[in-house]
Amino acid sequence: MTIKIKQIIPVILLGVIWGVHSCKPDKDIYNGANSTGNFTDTVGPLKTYAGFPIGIGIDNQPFLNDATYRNIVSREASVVTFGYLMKHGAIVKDDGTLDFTAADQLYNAATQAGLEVYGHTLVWHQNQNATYLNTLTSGSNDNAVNVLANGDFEAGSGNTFTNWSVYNTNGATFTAGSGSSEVHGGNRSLKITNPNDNAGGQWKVQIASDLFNTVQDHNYKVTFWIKAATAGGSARLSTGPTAQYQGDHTIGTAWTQITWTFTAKEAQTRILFDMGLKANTYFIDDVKIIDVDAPPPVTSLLLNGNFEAGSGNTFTNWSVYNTNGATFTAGSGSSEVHGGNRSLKITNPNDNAGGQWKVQIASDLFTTTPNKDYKVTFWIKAATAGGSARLSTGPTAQYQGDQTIGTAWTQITWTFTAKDAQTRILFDMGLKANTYFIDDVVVVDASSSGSGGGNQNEIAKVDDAMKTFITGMLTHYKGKVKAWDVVNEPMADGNSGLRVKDNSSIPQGAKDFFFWSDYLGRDYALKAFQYAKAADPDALLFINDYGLESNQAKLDSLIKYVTYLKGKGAKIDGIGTQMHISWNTSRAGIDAAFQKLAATGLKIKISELDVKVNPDPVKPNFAPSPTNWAYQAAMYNYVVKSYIKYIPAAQRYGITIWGVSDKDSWLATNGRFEFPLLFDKDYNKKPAYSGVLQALKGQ
Ligand SMILES: [Ca+2]
Ligand SMILES: [Ca+2]
Repeated sequence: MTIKIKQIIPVILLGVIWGVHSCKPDKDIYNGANSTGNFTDTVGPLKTYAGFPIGIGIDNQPFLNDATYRNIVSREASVVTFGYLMKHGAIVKDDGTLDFTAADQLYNAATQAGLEVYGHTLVWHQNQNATYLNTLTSGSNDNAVNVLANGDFEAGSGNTFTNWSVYNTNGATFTAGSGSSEVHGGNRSLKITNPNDNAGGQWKVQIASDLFNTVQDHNYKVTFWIKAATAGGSARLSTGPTAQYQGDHTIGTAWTQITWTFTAKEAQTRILFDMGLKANTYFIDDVKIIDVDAPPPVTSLLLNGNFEAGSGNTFTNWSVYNTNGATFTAGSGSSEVHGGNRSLKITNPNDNAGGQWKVQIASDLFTTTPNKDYKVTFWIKAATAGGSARLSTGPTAQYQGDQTIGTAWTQITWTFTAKDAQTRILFDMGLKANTYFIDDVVVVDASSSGSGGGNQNEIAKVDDAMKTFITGMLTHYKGKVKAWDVVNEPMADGNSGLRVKDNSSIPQGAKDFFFWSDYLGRDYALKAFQYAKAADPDALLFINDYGLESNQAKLDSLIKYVTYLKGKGAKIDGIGTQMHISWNTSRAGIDAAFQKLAATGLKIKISELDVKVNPDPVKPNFAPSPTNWAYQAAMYNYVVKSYIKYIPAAQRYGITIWGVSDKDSWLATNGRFEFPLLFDKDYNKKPAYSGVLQALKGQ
């Protein structure tokens, strides 16, 4: 049973698919437009009549031990997909090493039976050795950067709040909460006194944040604390300029933290509190917004690169080496500081041709590995145009070229190769007289994907673990496995875009979940495809997901993501659509999905087809009637015909049925009464078999 529990598909899918079922009695359900058809032709095998590969998903125990099961697979199909044995959890041991023993055994048995093996699946968020992966990380992303300014409402005075604008009052007042009963953190909160109920008029009492920078299509998680003076309050968040709305939240009298995740539509976004629905007095505090698709913040190797530590004209971890009449002081105020409250301000009164070093400040030594590349980034501007700056290293001196510095904040990057086990960086500012402001200096391992911010060490380890697994798999099966699901289920359900831990549900007690995107960001899939291509340039590489026939937003997100990845150079040869569907799944949705997938020009594979018949998954002792079988057969028939109709022949990479008999299905475990496959528990061909066969025969 272990294999069954681990096999094949996310548990959360059950709720998604079954959620669309009607709960009416059986008799009434079949009043729809579905045709029962006449599915009686059993003269196969399927692969003989298909102009494309027919596949079956298999599990190792029945394939190795049950000759009837094995013979059906080899008779009907030309290719198999392993339910579990090629997944990360099956291959990777707790110490991170790869063990191919079980996968090889099944591979050999399959090829001896004349079957090809499709590789499944390299980068997923489930069925992984998360025990190993979690040893690489601290498991949290608490360092994520808050992109919202003054979310704690501390800045401002009286009834004004820096970075916030009242849009609509409708008789309400916006004032500062104070005192321990009104404030969640610090000394001030946002207090909104709304005297009126406004049915449908949430927007009538509204305060908006300033615009903040967002990355289009990234998910942003907003959290805030709120309470009301009396029970029965209501609050809602929304976004601008493109309006997106959180549902109404009932607000009680105890401080409660509310979370909302939205997908950014623009390069700059604001949030708004829509407080008009219910008359009440509200207190809001500690609003935070984080980019959940961004790699966690990287920890700089350099200490005090933001120049916040120190006082007056001293900077902790920095030493002035040469002045030559220049002064080193703390910049302050928004015009002189890039981040926080202090910057490094260098006022150099003299030009010194060839004398960059004459005005010089050095960092403390930090640990480096000789011959490894390190990337320095910093922000700089000058009081007047025509400034010049240069970085250098010590103890072994290496020099960046002179950088012309203008009056706008600019980020400058320099990569150097370490020569020593400990290195310092120096700012050489002597070339041109000017006043310079320097802030937010970061030094990271240049191989880190982090754009600035977690734990650069963790990111590198997770990246390395992905590379090791993909490279190991494709190298071991080079020339044997010709196509792979490289990335599985990258999209979240609903319309949230990229899947991350924050927008995914994890069953209680599940120990095999790990979200690569939480560490490697939106480009985690890019890395996966790059590693796969490097390890086996001849392999066909697929991206695979589910629910595409029933969720247009998810389908569109996936196609957009594929376009994005290809634009960044990923070799993606095909898209797999799992198609765990039901007898009454929308046929229009199926057609639409195939049409959109075909338009990508990529190979399209139905990767895990099965068709549920039980209209009520929690109903015990459900026994399918001939009518149930007929509707199931009709749906199988429709899917195959739609695939042939809408996917051009050159793009058809085939159809894989997700199992052999109803007793083996992943859907028939854990006490569920489901019968989704082509063969019954005694391996007799069902009408569903004829439904597929007749579609292949054009009937
Ligand atoms: Ca506060
Ligand atoms: Ca600073």
